[in-house]
This record gives sequence, structure tokens and C-alpha cells, in this order.
Amino acid sequence: MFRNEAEGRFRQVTDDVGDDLKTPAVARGSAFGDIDNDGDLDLVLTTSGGPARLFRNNGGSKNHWIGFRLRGVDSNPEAVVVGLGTATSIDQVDIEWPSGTKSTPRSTGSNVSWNVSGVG
Ligand SMILES: [Ca+2]
Repeated sequence: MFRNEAEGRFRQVTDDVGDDLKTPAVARGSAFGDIDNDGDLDLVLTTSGGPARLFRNNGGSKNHWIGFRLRGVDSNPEAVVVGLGTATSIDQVDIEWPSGTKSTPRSTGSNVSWNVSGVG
């Protein structure tokens, strides 16, 4: 495993991430997403002739985030995660639905997901 150090540089960090990633496997595909809704990216690998493998990212983060589970009446639900960097809260978010209506939830903190419904 390599860590992106920016500007085209990568650093080998396999020894820092746990023994599971040191096990050799023939993998054909991968997907990244926040499987456990804690704001960081987790990894799913499909292996050739074997089960899919889930790697939860338990390394923590110095940055904060806020998530929105959007439930539109006329559109498909979508989720949005916004990185906050080192900020621990936001004052206001304006969500504009495809119908043109707006939702304006107000935040009280970070590292949580909110359910927001609107006429999409
Ligand atoms: Ca996660």
C-alpha cells in the first residue's frame, strides 16, 4: 500500500496499516466508500475464486466531516459527504433540489450524517 504524498510522490506504508493487507491475494476489482459511515474511506476487494474482502479504515482522521442523506420525494436518494478540514462545525448548508426548492439544515457539529428530506 502506498500513501499519496502529493506532487506525484508516493510512500510505501504497508507496514503501518495492519497485517491483513500483507496477505497475498489475486484481486480483480476494488471499490472505495464509507462502509461504516464514520467519514473515512474503506476498501472492498474482489478476489479471484475467493470471497470479497472488506478493509475498514480504523486509522482515524485529524480532519472533520459532515454527511447528508438526501431523500427527495421525486428523485433518487443520494448521500453527500463534505470534508471540513480542521473545522469542527458549519453554520449553514443550502441544498437546492432538482425541483428548485431549497433545504437549509443548520449544523451543530461534525463527524455525523444528517437525514434531509425535500421535494426533489
Ligand atoms: Ca469508513
